[in-house]
Parts: sequence; C-alpha cells; structure tokens
Amino acid sequence: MRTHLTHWGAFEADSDGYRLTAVRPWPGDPEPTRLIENVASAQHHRTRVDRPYVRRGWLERGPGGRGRGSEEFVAVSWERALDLLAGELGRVYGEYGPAGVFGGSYGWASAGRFHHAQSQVHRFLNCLGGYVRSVHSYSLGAAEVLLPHVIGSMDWLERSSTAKSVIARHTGLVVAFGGISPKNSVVGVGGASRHDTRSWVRAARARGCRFVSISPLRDDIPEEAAAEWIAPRPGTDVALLLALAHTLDAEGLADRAFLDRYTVGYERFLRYVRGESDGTPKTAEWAESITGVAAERVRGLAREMAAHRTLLTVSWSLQRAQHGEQPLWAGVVVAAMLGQIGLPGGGFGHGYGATTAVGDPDPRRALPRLPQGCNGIDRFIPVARIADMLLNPGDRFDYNGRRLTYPDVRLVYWCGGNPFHHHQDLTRLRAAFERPETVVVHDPFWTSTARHADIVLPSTMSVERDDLGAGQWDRMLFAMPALTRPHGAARDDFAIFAELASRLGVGEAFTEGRDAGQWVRHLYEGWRSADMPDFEEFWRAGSLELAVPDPEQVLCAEFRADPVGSPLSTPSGRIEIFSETIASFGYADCPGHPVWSEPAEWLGAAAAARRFPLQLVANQPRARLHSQLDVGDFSRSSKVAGREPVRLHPSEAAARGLRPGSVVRVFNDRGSCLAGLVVDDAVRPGVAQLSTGSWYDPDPADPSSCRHGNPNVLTADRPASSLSQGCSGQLALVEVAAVSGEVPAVAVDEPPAVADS
Ligand code: PGD
Repeated sequence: MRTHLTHWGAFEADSDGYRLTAVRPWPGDPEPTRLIENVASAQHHRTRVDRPYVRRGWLERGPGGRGRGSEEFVAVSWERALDLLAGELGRVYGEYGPAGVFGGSYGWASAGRFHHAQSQVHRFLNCLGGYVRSVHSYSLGAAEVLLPHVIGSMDWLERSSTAKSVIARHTGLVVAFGGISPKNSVVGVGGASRHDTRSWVRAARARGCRFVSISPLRDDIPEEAAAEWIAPRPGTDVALLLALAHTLDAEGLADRAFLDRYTVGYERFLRYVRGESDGTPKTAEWAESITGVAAERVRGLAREMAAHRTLLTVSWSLQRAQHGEQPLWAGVVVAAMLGQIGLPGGGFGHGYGATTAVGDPDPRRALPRLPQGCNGIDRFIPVARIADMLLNPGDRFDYNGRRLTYPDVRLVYWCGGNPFHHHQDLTRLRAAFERPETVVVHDPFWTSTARHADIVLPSTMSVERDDLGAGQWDRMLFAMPALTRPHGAARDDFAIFAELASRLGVGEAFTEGRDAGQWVRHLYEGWRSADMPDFEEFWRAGSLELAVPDPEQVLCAEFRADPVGSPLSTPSGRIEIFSETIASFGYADCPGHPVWSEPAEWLGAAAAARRFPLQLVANQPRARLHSQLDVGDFSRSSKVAGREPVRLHPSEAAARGLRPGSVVRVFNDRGSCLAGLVVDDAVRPGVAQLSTGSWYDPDPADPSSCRHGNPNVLTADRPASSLSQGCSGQLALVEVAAVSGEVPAVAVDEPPAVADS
C-alpha cells in the first residue's frame, strides 16, 4: 500500500508490479473524488503509446507537414527515434536558431515536482539555447494580464484569498458569479490533498449564510448551498454588475469613505455608470434588456449586498470568454463600492470552486522545483495565440501595451499538454499544425495531439516513476514511489531528454550528473529546512504536512489596515477602478474601466447576427480532468451513447423533437460534433452545455466534424481582448439537431494505424 498524488486527489494503491490492483482514497481526504478511478483503468488501455513512432511520410520524405494527422505511424526502436530526433533538433537549431523552435508546450501534465513535463522540456530546450515560449494559461489568460493593473497579480490573489473557514464563519451573503463549481473544485494544479468544498459551504449555510449563484447552470454550486439561482444570458454578467453598481450609487449605498481611501478612478467609472459619458445610464432596466434578469431582482440584490457581510466572487470561467476581463474587473469594483474588501468574510474573491486550492490558507513556502535554466532568447506568445503564430509568422499583434511579432516556427515540441483538446477552433488548429516542418510529442497516450505529430515518444504515467508531489498552496507534500513498472517501452520524459541531450552535446548540463532518483532526493534535500525529516525518513513516512502561518487569512486585510504602509502592487498602490495604464494602450475592446461590450456570439445579438440559436457553454468536465484519462472507467461512465453528454433544457429538446439518450449533432459554421443528449432543467433555456475533454475524433471525410463530442470544433479562436489575448473558449453559438441514419462509430479509443519498421 503506497500513496500517490494526482491533480484530482491523493490515493493509496496496491499493485502487482504491473497493474494497480486496489485504489482507495487517501484517508486524510474528507471528500474524496471518483476521478481517482480513471487511473488504474486507463493505465494499460490500448491507447497507451507502447513504443516510439514516426509518421511514415516524415520518415520517408523528411520534414514537412503533408499527411500530418492522417498518415500511419511506423514503430521504431528508441535508438533510432532518438537519433532521428537529435539530428532534426541539430538541423533546426543550426538553420533557424532558438526562434525556430516552439517549446511553449502548454498543459497540465501530471502531478509530481521532478517529472513535471513542462519543467523538463523547458530545461532541455534551454540547454540547446532556448525556444519560443508561451505566457499565461488557458485557465486564466484574461485574469493574469488584467488583475496586476487593477488589484494585484493573479498569483498573489490566489495565495491571499480569504480562507474558506473565514467565509464559513463570517459571511452573510455569498454572491457567486459563475457559481462555486463542485466539479472543478476537486482539482488542484499539482495535486489536491483535502477536498472540502461541500463541507465549508455546508458550514456557512448552517450558520445562516445565504448563497446566490449567477450562472446558466443550476448545478454550478453545491446542493449544500441551497442557493438562489439567477441565470442571466451567458456572457452578460458585466451588465448585471454594472446595474448593481448603478443601484448602489443611485440609492446612496456605495461606501464613499472606502472608495476615497482605497481606490482610484471611481468618478470616471461613475460617469459611465450614470450614463454621463455615453448617454446610457446602466440602470437595472438597461441590464434586464441585456441579461434577461428582472430589474427588480437586481435592485433587490444590490440592497441585500449592502445590508450584509457580502463576499462577491467571480469564477475563472467568466474570464474565459470574449471581453472576459470585464466581469472580473466589474466584480472588483462592485466589491469596492460595498466597502468590505479586507474585512473577514466580505469583499472580493476570484475562483472559489475553480480549484481546491482557492481559499486554502497559504503555507507561504515555495515548493521543490526543477531549475529550468536560462532561455537564450526572449520571444513569446500569449498561450492561446498558437494557431495565429503558426499561420501568420511575421505578423504583428497587440498584447498588454506592446506590439509583438509572431516568430517563424519550424519545429514544435509538445510535452505534457494536449492542444487538440485545449485550443479553440480545432479545424483551424489542424491547418496551423500543417505548417511546421516537424512536430514532436511526448505523451503516455495516443491523444489527438500525438496523432498530429511526426515523432511520438511514449512517456510514463506518474504511477510508473518515483517523485515528490504537492499542489500549489496545498499543505501536504507526498512521497510518490513508483507503483508499477512502465507500460510497454515508455520512458520518463527526463530519461528521454537526458538521452537527447547527450547526443546533442549538452548531457552534463541537462542532468548535472544525476539520475532521476538522485534528482528527487536532491530536490527534497535542497528544499527542506532543518526541522523537517531527511529524505529517508520522509520517503518512509510517505508524506509531510507544512505549517500554515495564517489559517484565518483575509484578502487585503493588511492593505485595509494601512493602505500607505501596505499598498497594493498596482501602479497607484490602490484598487484601480479606472486604470490610466490600460487606458493609455488605447484598446477599443478594453478601455480604462469596466464596460459592457456586445460579444460576437451571444443570445441577445440582433437576429441577423445570431445565426445559431443556442449558447454553447463549453465548461470543464465532471468525470475527468480536461482530456486526461478520457479512456478511464469513470470518464467513460459519464458518456451517453459513447459520446460526451450535451445537456439541454426540456423546452429546447422538445422544440427540436430530441430524445434523451440519443446521439445529436451540435453544429455551427466552424464545425460540428456528435454528442449524447441529456435533458435537464438545471440548464437555462437557450443553453447547450457540452464539457471539454473528450478526445477529438475527426471524421476522416470531414475533419471539422468530431464523432466524440469535443466542443472545441465549435468554439472560436478569438482572443478575450487585445489586452490579454487570453483564451475565450467558454462560449459560442450553436444549434443542436437529431441525427438521422447510421451514426459513425467513435474511433479515437483505438490506437491509430501503425506498422512495424
Ligand atoms: P490536459 O488534458 O490536462 O489538458 O489543457 P491541457 O493541455 O492542460 O493535457 C495534459 C496532457 O499531458 C495529457 O495529454 C496527458 O496525457 C499528458 N501527460 C500527463 N502526464 C504526462 C507526463 O508525465 N509526460 C508527458 N509528456 N505527458 C503527460 C487544459 C486547458 O484546456 C485548460 S487548463 C483550460 S482551463 C481550458 N479550458 C477550456 C474551456 O473552459 N473551454 C474550452 N472550450 N476549452 C478549454 N481549453 C482549456
């Protein structure tokens, strides 16, 4: 019985050396999740990559994109694969330098501090001189750029969020824009040891705290909250927030003393809210015409918020949309108008429920980390601009006040991520992936990304290697001894890079003379303080609990106590309701204060612009993390007719004559996918909810059509704004129709066509 950590929880497992024979939740976890069931069932699935492969066309014709994504793969020995790849890396670095290599390689990979795939690939490419990197994340692309201008960095905000226990004890009203998702809150970057969302929500409720969840989905908040559900048109939350601001101002409920002392730019914002700057007062009636939420309810909510100790939270999903910066910024502003920022249980929060960790008090101790070395060049893209970069080398684009140029990338190296899951408009991504001369992918599985590569190297799963594991802001550090030997000929990413580095003459720089076991020990020993157990003792004990200096932390408490001595990290040191910096960039799609702007695809658009009648909500899945282990038992148990479930309100299903459990076609003019219909009144009318992460399974006759239900064939590859260039994959307009005739089978749960060399 040994312990293992995943992004979705810790478990204990027995093994026969090859398989996990029993998996039980870690006993310290009060609310374990069934996602742990995916690990054992996926580990030896037929879609594991069992040995190295090279696409036939690349092997026979040399570098070039023709045939990528459709040709068969040829199995090769490790020696041959590594020789070929080292030769190709040598060629590309020699001809184009580091700017010819994209190593942005975004993705969550697996838990484990040493075998963290991104750290490994970045360290390796840095040894070769560097690479084009990516900045920010698909999770938080808009927030990570906006928030430093407005209140402080995303990292600071997450670390300092008011503790859940403080909310449970002090808050009178939680107004949760985007809910507090019970399914997302089971996941934490790098690992989630103790799940507690239902517990803290239950405790708050039992004390009398009221919850209001503002979301198109009723189940975006735990049942324990017994929440009032307000369901505006998706993508219009900022209008609702502006109307709350209007009511607070009109009824004299704004806390002027707080605003004067702790914020800048309120008067400029007020001119907009009152309609003095644009002729449109942002009244509750104005908001009703946009959101569909009754004006009286909005006014009533504003009054309740002013009358109670109120926490206003905004989920991460809201900023994953066009103009995604706006609801977040407006959330900060309304919380500032209430004057409770810095008080226990009051103020602002971002991402409660988005991961386990938000609201976990910060142990304030950096985790052990593999040094990534130094990148010899400074070329980057905001992460969600990958297709633009590959399709438009040399083009200029805006980003956070800068004009940048897309590099001319010749080789793409992906390790630990699945862009054919995470990116928007997969048909466009497919075209973009034809451009580079060579695409290299390390992955344990034949994901769609691996199927769009030239060289595919099989990496181990985390259960197949020794490591240390800890989640961001989690207080547990786990010893993660290998539970089984590797599947087939899979190797650790570290071992693969060590071999390549040695062929390319940088072996010593990459390994520093250590093997994987020595690195794990070295990272722990270099990290621990004198009062912590040495490596042997830690490994034997299996885990270590970190102390938390302030279990009752309250966001901005120090700033509230002393705004001069403990200023925020914004340019003014205060909350920026109007940002001179952002205004100076001159972006029409992100001016100097929060505004409502019509998105390109929303339910309130004029009929001519609304070519498809349903708003797709492409949110995170319930039965897996992203696309990980989609072939695992728990993920498969969530499928309907073998496809990803799409949920529709009964009225929408009836209007289309659709039967629950049938395969339906979800489509717009970018593409289509097949999904299994679930009829559910927990979904607002006008909405089709289809989670991300089912492996993209393009129909060979029409690659814009996915047989398995991946919503990213439907989403637009459109940035949140010129400010952030963040991912906007959460929303798109679609239609849903019955499928007549024979339904094509799903093929992505079989490996691609392969041949022996
Ligand atoms: P994962 O499925 O976690 O998705 O995108 P991300 O690419 O992170 O991919 C991780 C990959 O790493 C898997 O293929 C897994 O097999 C592989 N892997 C695991 N362990 C290892 C390892 O040790 N070595 C190697 N080499 N590989 C490994 C997630 C992204 O999707 C995120 S974070 C968000 S928040 C976005 N959300 C949305 C959304 O809300 N809506 C839409 N439409 N699209 C989204 N995409 C984004």
